[in-house]
Amino acid sequence: MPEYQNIFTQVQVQGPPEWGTDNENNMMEERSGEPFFSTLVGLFGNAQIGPIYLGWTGLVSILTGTLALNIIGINMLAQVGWSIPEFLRQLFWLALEPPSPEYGLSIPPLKDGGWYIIASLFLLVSVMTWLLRTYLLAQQHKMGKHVFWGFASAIWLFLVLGLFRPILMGSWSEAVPYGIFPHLDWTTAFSIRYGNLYYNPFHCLSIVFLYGSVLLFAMHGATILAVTRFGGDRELEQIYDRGTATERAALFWRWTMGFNATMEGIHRWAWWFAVLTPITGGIGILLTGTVVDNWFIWAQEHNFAPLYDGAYGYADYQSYETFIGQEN
Ligand code: 07D
Repeated sequence: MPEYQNIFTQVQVQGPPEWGTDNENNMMEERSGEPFFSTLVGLFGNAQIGPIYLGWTGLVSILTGTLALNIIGINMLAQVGWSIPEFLRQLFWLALEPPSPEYGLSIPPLKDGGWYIIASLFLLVSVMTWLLRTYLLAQQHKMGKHVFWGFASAIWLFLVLGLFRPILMGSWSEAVPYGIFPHLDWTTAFSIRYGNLYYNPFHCLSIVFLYGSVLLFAMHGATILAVTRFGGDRELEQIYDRGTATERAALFWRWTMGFNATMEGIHRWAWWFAVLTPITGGIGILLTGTVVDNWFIWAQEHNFAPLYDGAYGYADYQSYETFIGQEN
């Protein structure tokens, strides 16, 4: 008998395509697309593709999202003189930039950021209708709303970056440009402008939860794969009727590090770590430039960044006020 292996291999169950359950009100009859199977896709997830339940939220979301993407793409294409080869060559460097600062929160001419505002409006509608879709679909399936709240936490950061903070700062120019490298340039410029984001404690927290999520996911995935031979991958059964798989997994961690999560609780750990990443991040971005102008000096004032005294070749200063020659 060969040893049961499950690091790379996955059992692919194929039978008649599954259409999913209908609820008693037949509210989900709008499923579209003929289901089919793909062995390749089955390596990564369920081998069955489709059907899809579009609904009005899905339809609006896809339409507005496509419009946003096209407005961004066509603006980029115009910038390279409508040349497809140049568009492809320079794609990673091209941008649709927000309006410049002199426009404040007014609506600028189309070529001066107006297209950016229009694309952002469509993107906003697209993201919000997709959020609503996660709520309505969960409701129709009589599920909890955990995915909805999880996605909402990511949208909180998205809205802080592109809507709430620009409004508080009084200018759409504060928003993030659309483009691969340009949005990365914006990120690093933002960090430098406000005195190094590493000293923003909410950026620190966000990284803790981001890396923490990765660690928890790796630990949980590894643990479950390690006990599937005892039925551990049937997690729900193991929650309400703890079996030898749960016992082994729990003992493994308790003997290794003195503490173990529970079969149910580990999923709460994972969910909270995930949602706290953008929640804390959004707080950090909202404070930047509105409440705190320089995170390095803020850190010096709160005694966790060094106060240079000239020994390292830096100008002598203890705080921003003395640095620029003013008294408090
Ligand atoms: C971005 C928001 C949700 C997105 C949604 C989707 C579309 C569809 C479609 C166009 C991910 C919207 C829809 C996009 C598009 C069409 C049609 C979620 C997002 C709803 N940092 N940093 C974080 C690290 C540095 C900076 C978070 C590490 C430097 C800024 C995270 C390092 C500088 C911001 C994080 C590091 C800097 C961040 C993001 C290391 C300069 C943020 C969390 C090792 C580079 C953001 C508080 C997340 C934030 C953020 C990690 C370094 C700048 C924890 C590991 C010092 C300006 N950084 N960072 O989940 O929240 O994002 O900051 O060096 O704004 Mg950072």
